[in-house]
Amino acid sequence: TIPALIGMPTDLGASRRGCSMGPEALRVAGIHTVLQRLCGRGVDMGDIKGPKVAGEVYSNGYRHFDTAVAWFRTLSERVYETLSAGQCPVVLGGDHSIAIGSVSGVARYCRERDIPLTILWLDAHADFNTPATSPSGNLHGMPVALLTDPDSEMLRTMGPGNAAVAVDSFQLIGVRSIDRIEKQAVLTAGLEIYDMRRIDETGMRAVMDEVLDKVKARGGHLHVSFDIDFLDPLIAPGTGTQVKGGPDYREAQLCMEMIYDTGLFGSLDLVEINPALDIRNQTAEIAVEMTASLFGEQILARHGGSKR
Ligand code: DIR
Ligand code: MN
Ligand code: MN
Ligand code: MN
Repeated sequence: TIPALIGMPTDLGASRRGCSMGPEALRVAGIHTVLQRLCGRGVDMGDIKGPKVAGEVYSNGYRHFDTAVAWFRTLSERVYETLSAGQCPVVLGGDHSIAIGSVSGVARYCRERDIPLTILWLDAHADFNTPATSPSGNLHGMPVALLTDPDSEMLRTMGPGNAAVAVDSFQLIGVRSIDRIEKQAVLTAGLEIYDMRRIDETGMRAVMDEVLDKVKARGGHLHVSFDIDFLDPLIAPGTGTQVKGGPDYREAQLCMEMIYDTGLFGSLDLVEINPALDIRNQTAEIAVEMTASLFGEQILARHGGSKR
């Protein structure tokens, strides 16, 4: 597959500004060169353009609703076109709300071709708030809820082709912070969450075996939505909502390598990297190292049965 970089320089959904600089930080950290080396080729489609965040604009109960719709509609279309051209979209965020656009585009591609879809959501948070439950009002805490809501006003306003995704398409990994009302909603919806306790008790290897066995049984397309706050803040400090006690470097690398081994990985979001909060770009650099493993970099020989 040919990876195609798509920049989404916006922080419209975050509480702290700055992850709009994420795409450039990832380019400076060498994402393009690394992917070209691993895949033989690679294209940088540049940055998507959208409205700047202007003050506190509420509509339909969301902050920056109209701004969000404009950005996400364009991204959904771009991701859909990229997959249709046989390329692997690598979306450079931006805050995590942009996954509403990317996952929506991936889902449309899969729906039209009857391809089963799984979304691995790597995150310290469950991202299952709604405007009614969110303590912050920030869209980056809502993408899983908005993407799975059959009456989602956001998806409807983004236009035709953007439809809800089944809750059981999502597998959340690394979660260690859920808001009180959000927790109720997660349990009611039956969202599948492999929280940090689960990883502590059985280890990353067993958790990923279990998740990926389900993915392989279903087959089809695997989208990875990688919120950099999944990683322990000791190794990835450049992000706006750090939560202690995340996977360490080795655990995270194993997670990435096992995903690659399925041979089903086909699209990626890299989100919540905030250079304004970082130390000498180390968070973008670690994101590039993780991405390398997702695209097949191994220490020695390949273990898996990947077709790539
Ligand atoms: C919190 C933080 N649950 C919220 N969410 C974050 O604002 O809804 N998600 N940071 O990545
Ligand atoms: Mn997130
Ligand atoms: Mn998060
Ligand atoms: Mn590596």
